[in-house]
Amino acid sequence: MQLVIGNKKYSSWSLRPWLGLTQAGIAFDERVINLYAPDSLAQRLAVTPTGKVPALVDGELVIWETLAIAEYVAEKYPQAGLWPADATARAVARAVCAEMHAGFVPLRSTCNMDLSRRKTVEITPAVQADVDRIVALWADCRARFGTSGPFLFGAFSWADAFYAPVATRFRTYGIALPPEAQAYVDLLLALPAFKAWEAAALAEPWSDQ
Ligand SMILES: N[C@@H](CCC(=O)N[C@@H](CS)C(=O)NCC(=O)O)C(=O)O
Repeated sequence: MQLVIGNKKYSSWSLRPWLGLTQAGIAFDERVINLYAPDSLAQRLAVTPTGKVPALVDGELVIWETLAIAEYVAEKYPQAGLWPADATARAVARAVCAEMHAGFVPLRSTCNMDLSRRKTVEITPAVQADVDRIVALWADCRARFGTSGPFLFGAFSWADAFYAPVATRFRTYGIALPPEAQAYVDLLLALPAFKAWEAAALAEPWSDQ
């Protein structure tokens, strides 16, 4: 399998499947397309119909859209346990991933992922509402499903991969969090797989400036 991704500094959608695959120990090749290259869109359109990354290429099959990549990987590698085994937990894990996929527009548009800088922005009521919802969501998953381990559903799952870019945004923009949420951010940002992504991000020659 080849995962086609964007700049590791900036591409939050690319981080999600990369982290899930890497954390699960699933072998894959990666191809990075610089989102700021003059021919970037053409390069991406040569891979996916939307021209967006990530895309997972498995032989003749090209899967775009991160949720679909997550489902494909979970079906192909069930032993990786990327969805919780319990049906109730699995349904909630899918719901929080879908909520991430579809929502949090104020947070995502105000606080873009940037692993190379620390920034300050105005935390508008809409951004704060997103932060509050994420903190509540994490606390609910941890309380209901996370007793067997440190992640949202105990063991690492797609839900953690989907919220990892949010953890970087909270760090980049110095967003104040309750201790439990801060501990979860620290856990995600200390994962060896995330550290490897971050080191590669900081070594990238490209900048959006
Ligand atoms: N809904 C898509 C979103 C993908 C997406 O927006 N990717 C960004 C990079 S993080 C992208 O390709 N941006 C380039 C562009 O929009 O031209 C998914 O879940 O994979």
